[in-house]
Amino acid sequence: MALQAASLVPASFSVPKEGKSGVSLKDSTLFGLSLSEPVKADFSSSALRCKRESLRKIGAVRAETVATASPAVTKSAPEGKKTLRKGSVVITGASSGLGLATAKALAETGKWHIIMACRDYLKAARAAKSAGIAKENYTIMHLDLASLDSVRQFVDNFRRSEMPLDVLVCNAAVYLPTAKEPTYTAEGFELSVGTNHLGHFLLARLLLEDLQKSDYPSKRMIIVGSITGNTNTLAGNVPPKANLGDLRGLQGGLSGLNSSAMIDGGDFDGAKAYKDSKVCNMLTMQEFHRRYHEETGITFSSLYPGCIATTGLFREHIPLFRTLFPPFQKYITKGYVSEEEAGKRLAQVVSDPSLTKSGVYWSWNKTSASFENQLSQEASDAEKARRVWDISEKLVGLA
Ligand code: LMG
Ligand code: NDP
Ligand code: PMR
Repeated sequence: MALQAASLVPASFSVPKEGKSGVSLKDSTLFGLSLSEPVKADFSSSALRCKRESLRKIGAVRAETVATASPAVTKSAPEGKKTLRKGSVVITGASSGLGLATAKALAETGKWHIIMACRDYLKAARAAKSAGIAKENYTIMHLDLASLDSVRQFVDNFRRSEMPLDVLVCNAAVYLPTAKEPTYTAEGFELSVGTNHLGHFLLARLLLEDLQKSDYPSKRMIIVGSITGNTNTLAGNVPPKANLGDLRGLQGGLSGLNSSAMIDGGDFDGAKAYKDSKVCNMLTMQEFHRRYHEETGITFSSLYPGCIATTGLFREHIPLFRTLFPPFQKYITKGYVSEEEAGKRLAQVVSDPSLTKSGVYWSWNKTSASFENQLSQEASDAEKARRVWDISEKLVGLA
């Protein structure tokens, strides 16, 4: 029996452009070399300047149709100033790391209700409590991205809750760097790409409709990317490198039976599968932008929040790695960022009025100012994005 009903508790290194010569070192600090970073977008940390409407249980009294639902912006007497209702944001994988830190940062503004879409209800409940998120600011709903049935069930449950959807954050991920053999999702896709890409692909495709219905002034869909999927960076050149090849493995269903478990059709490598999945995430965001931004006005973005070396993402890595990785990133690459800081960064992409440009891959420089970063050649290949989209549609049963 699904947990869902019961769980409705309100409760760097970057380069300007991938050049023909490959990697440039000019954008970070490594082994004592000082390297500058391009800052293209000025960042203002000012939050939404609208007054908050006191929360009636979000969406609970939402009427049958969108037209009659309480409008996002209403005039409040007597000055006639505009006020904004609480935003409603779904964050996948909000039970730890970046997702939890983002939920906390958003909850603390008092302007957001967070739907924590998590596979482990109890873990999420404990995490929200220990992060000090006030009960009225979040709802936990069950979502296991490694099962397409679960994704569909989540969407049904979310709709039944009648909460609006103003922002979707696709954040959850698994990383299996020490696995010798592939493991699989419920539908038989290799687990990293199946969870990080295909699960989110179905979720995002289905929830696009709900985002479109929202009357919130700035609707956004965010998919977390990473530097390690971008081969125009040093981090992206640490073996094994991301490479989707000609997509023959994806086309074959990543089942490891008649086809490879890897997107490019090669031998299984858990670290590569993760990096490939991040390339898919970044390609998907751009394809959404190309297909739907103009028509819907939704902002589609991706980001690299910095190296959050202490999160659960590295739980499967060997203990020596987990010990050395944080100091390595802190003192040598200087790419380290705390969970709290990374959460604030993602929270900006969710709500900052200055980050409304669509189709952008955000990064932050050493002083935590955001800028529009360049993706690698493969991660910005429009033809590949279209093909990944088309094949993924078939794999998740949308086409
Ligand atoms: C793989 O190994 C694993 O096999 C795989 O299972 C998975 O875990 C995967 O990405 C995850 O990693 C990666 C491995 C191989 O790299 C290592 O981690 C080995 C460490 C090598 C130590 C190098 C000395 C650094 C000094 C650090 C001091 C101590 C702190 C240690 C902390 C360790 C935690 C990270 O990597 C390699 O094959 C060698 C790596 C070589 C660097 C790759 C950079 C490529 C850049 C190419 C672009 C050219 C630009 C020139 C850059 C020059 C920089 C000086
Ligand atoms: P964590 O492991 O701390 O968080 C990952 C979250 O994903 C957890 O809440 C986890 O749930 C959830 N999750 C995993 N599998 C599933 C599933 N099948 N269904 C639903 N939820 C699932 O890692 P991070 O916070 O570091 O990672 C968050 C995002 O940030 C990822 O997209 C990652 O790729 C990205 N990122 C991380 C970087 C870093 O340095 N850490 C750098 C760049 C990007 P549970 O708690 O139950 O395990
Ligand atoms: Mg990397 C500027 C240099 C830089 C940055 C920002 C990262 C981020 N890494 C950098 C450099 C290096 N790393 C170098 C020079 C090495 C070789 C010693 C190195 C190694 C390394 C390993 C083995 N790095 C790693 C691993 C992992 O297992 C992590 C990974 O690839 O996960 C997929 C990782 C990461 N390095 C990063 C970041 C952000 C990660 C982790 C997570 C991610 O992309 O989501």
